[in-house]
Amino acid sequence: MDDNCIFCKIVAGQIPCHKLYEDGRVLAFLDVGPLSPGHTLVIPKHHAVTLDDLPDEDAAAIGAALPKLVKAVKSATGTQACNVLQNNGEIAGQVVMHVHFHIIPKPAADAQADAGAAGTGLGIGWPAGKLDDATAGELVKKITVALD
Ligand code: DGP
Repeated sequence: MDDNCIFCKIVAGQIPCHKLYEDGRVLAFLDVGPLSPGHTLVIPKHHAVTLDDLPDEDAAAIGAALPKLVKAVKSATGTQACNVLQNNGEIAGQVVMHVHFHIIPKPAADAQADAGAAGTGLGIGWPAGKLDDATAGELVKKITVALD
């Protein structure tokens, strides 16, 4: 536990939350600033700042919990779609420095009064480039070496 971490305090019961699910390694609760109704946070109980710092056992537990939470959140909110988002690092939009996955229900287009307005789910900018073979080859080499 990190004494300065708000999510560790939630895990410890020192700060209240609207709890949805708990097991030995994972806690899920409603986000206080929902992008849409049912916006859920899924966190490891173990304190790690970013995903690459998370021990395998905690990562596996999160991986097992996510599909059932996605299913339950979609069912309960009557949505057909959702975004699962995980921000790593401040520059990537991480505000709370304890690993967490967002489950953000995406209401159907006809249910969105005004896309981008509060409650309409995640708005995504997707500034796609085009992958060329030379760059791909370099990246595959570097990343596969980094995986060893
Ligand atoms: P991120 O930008 O990925 O670090 O998102 C952090 C999220 O955590 C943000 O959507 C708001 C939510 N949040 C922050 N503090 C609290 C809290 O005390 N309780 C709950 N339930 N959610 C919180």
